[in-house]
Amino acid sequence: MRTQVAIIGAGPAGLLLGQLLHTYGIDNIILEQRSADYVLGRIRAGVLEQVSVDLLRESGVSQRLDAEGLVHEGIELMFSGQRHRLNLAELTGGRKVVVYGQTEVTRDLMQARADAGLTTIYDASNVTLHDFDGTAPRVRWSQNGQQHELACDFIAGCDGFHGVSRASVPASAIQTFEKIYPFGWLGMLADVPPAAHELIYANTERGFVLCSMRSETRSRYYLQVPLSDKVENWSDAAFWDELKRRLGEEVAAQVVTGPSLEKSIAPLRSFVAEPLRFGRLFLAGDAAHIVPPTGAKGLNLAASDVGFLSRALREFYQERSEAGITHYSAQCLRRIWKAERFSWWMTSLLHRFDEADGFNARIQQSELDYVVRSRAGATALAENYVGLPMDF
Ligand code: RFL
Ligand code: PHB
Repeated sequence: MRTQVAIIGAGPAGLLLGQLLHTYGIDNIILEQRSADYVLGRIRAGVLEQVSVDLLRESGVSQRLDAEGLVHEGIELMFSGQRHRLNLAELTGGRKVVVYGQTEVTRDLMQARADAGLTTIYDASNVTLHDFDGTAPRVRWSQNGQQHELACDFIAGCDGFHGVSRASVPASAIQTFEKIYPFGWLGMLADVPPAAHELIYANTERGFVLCSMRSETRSRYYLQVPLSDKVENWSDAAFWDELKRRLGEEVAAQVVTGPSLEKSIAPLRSFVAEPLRFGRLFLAGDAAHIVPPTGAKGLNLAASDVGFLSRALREFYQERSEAGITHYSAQCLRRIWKAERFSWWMTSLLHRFDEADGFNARIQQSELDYVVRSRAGATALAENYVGLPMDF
């Protein structure tokens, strides 16, 4: 078997890359270790920046997003029991975000890929990467007890944090940076109308809360929980009780409860691998970096990485230029570290940390107060939240 670009992983990074390459006339095959249903069953991100929406439009996969996505012009910050609205659009010269779930983005990309007749090999086990330091890389895998091999010009490692691509790079060629936070997010999805029209990020005495949504009838809530906590400890009733307690009377009165469709705990982590290119292997998305979800940047960074990569590969095939490929890593890292900084900052601003003397808690309250009282403070948050331009 032969293709121009072998893509490892059918998450949003791999699927969007495949679609963008297809629109440029570049052949690609995706290898995914799980089934399509498993990939679609994962409940993850919910907020798309304009840059991600534009890339989905460019790849011809925005019909449902344009029809059903909820355009949000603001968010609320809540602390010391008070709500404060940040008018993102007004602070950023009209930029907005779109609330549309990662599950739906994935579903739309899978459908477009099937409609275009492009090959995705699901349930591919023991994927291994070979010879990416030369000009003729290969990928091998097994399926139903049979060995397979794919020859290609390039390999795109879009296989997430635990994937095989980053692990295939010699340790001496890669540097990693990591920060682990002392808490996780317990997420719950339910078919109930959201508590408010916009997302509420709340710093409360009992820990962080995020009130988010997938549609006018589907809500997504998150609670800060200790890392040692287990999802089995949380009945639906316990979740709703704790959520209302943290949010206080006014918002709690707007919370509509109902049975959960999904509950899970995700640890919070910041991680970056450098560089993102090793000969003819490129890393993109969670394979290269992780952000804590507080800034809503994980999925958006995955999209901008593959935006850069698809352009670099188009330059290679259409213009015979290696400039894009050469600059891919540095171009992505400039954006990645901005998003890492913002996500770390939002996490530090909004969560409760155990500490003895309360100094950091006072600094945190003071910073929150600055953000909502100073236009400069609010603008710094807003321009990062809606997403910096690709060429920033
Ligand atoms: P993904 O989505 O992890 O997809 C990688 C794909 O690669 C496959 N794979 C392999 N395939 C072949 N061979 C192997 N050896 C393979 N190893 C893995 C996997 O099965 C999978 O299908 O990475 P991608 O495409 O880079 O997309 C990144 C986003 O998914 C991610 O950044 C966000 O979802 C992060 N994230 C969140 N981001 C937000 O902005 N807001 C959120 O609320 C939010 N919640 C989350 C999240 C990530 C989570 N993880 C990773 C556990 C909640 C969770 C639980
Ligand atoms: C979500 O809806 O899942 C979501 C929204 C905003 C975030 C994180 C998660 O910052």
